[in-house]
Amino acid sequence: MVDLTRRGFLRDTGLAAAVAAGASLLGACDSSRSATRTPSSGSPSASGTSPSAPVTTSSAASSAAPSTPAAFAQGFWWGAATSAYQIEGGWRDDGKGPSVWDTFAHEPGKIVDGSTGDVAADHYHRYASDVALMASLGIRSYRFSISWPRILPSGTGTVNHKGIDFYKKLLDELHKHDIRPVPTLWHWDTPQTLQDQGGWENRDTAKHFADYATVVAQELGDGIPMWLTLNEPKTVVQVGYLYGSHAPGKRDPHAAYAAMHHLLLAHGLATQALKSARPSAKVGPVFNLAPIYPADASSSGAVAAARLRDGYENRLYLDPVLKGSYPADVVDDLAKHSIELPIHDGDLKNMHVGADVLGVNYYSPTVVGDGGVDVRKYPTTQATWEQVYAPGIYDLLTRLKKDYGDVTISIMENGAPSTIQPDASGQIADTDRIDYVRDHLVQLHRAISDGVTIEGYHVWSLMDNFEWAEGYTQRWGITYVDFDSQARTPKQSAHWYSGVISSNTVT
Ligand code: GCO
Repeated sequence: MVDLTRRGFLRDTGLAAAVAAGASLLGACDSSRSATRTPSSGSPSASGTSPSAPVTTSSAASSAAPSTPAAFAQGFWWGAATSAYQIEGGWRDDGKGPSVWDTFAHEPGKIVDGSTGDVAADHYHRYASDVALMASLGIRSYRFSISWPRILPSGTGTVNHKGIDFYKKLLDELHKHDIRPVPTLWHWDTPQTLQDQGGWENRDTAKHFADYATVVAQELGDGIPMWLTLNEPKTVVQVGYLYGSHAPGKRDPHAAYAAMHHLLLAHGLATQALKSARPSAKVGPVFNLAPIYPADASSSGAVAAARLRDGYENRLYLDPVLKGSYPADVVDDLAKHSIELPIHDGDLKNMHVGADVLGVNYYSPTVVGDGGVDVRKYPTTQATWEQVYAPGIYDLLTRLKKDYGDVTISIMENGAPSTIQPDASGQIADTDRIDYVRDHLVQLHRAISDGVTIEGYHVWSLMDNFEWAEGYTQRWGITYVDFDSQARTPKQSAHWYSGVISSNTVT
């Protein structure tokens, strides 16, 4: 069984070039739509032998035994992450406009359990107690997202002050508890009105995004030390525009790469807008990145396929922002499929804004065989796209330093779903998640020891939430949410994480 409904779909199609090749990609899509309902086949703990060396890292000894206990520097930002559509609910409250996810989730057949984010974890009404919960766990940094259509119901134009007020109140609570707010401006919930005008295929959306950035920076900016622009543009390009199982539900490679270019342009323009409104704030993007390993290092076909896949998965997003250019091998490969990026004069300069902080989401490595065939080498979690290989985060982080220089990195997401349910006493013993997070933190510490600058770690997620096309069937939170009563119960992983934070050490 393969999982084509999430970010791993390209791996599973086994078609490296399928990123661009609409026909083959679309042909491969229908085969396994139901795969997300397949339960986990393995426990989410790191195991297995070290794979072949990842592309572009020369000598990362990914299997080296990490030294424990791992003590982190004082001031390390221990955090947790969420996003607006996944937790807020209140989908039409107080003047909020519709987003593409409101539209998509309401279409029959799009979400595996038929659910929506209309109510989600009802955070819109429970933000104060949610912040208090975070404080009780000792969390120091909270990454959340701002809903663009809550601030600008039509995406542009009139500001909805009730939407602004919600985030002001949230920020007040965070400040009261001395938790650092780290807002993301776009976690996929593009205003539907802008989608109706072409969404990210339309260049104007990048400009509207920068205007939205200015509004929130002016209205909310006091006391926000760090801003994140886009979350995982790659997932939207791939899953939203190529495969179509996320909003906006397109299956069109030409649209996908136009959207990609405009997303990166939006990042550049919004960064400039934020910096002009709030010169001392740190600004960066959030990219989901992965080390790409050839399944067999002695196979030249596998090595070449892994290199190209690395272009599509990593360099396509990193290079414009950090180097001011698109990777030539990917541009050439796209051209083979008659896809040309809609680059205008000055675009690459506008995208080349660097990153005060590079937000990295890491969940899983990618292992590629000859001809681009994806190889599942490690156990997966309930999310069958997620192969568990903790040294992958070490390989990724050391590679970033090697290829992109000494950028300050913050891990903005890392985690795993767990199917462990409350026991008779109501406790949730999600030891599988503890194993996952611990093993990744040990490898993170190893990367820091080897000279990578990493300022913080945000576990995904603070609480169970609406997991996109998987609805409420996957629980990624360190806090259990009873979606009937909306009661919150910290899981064993939350208590464990709280201990990590208070001791600043992973044992
Ligand atoms: C993403 C997001 C999160 C997910 C998480 C688990 O990458 O999809 O940033 O919203 O919920 O990654 O899949």
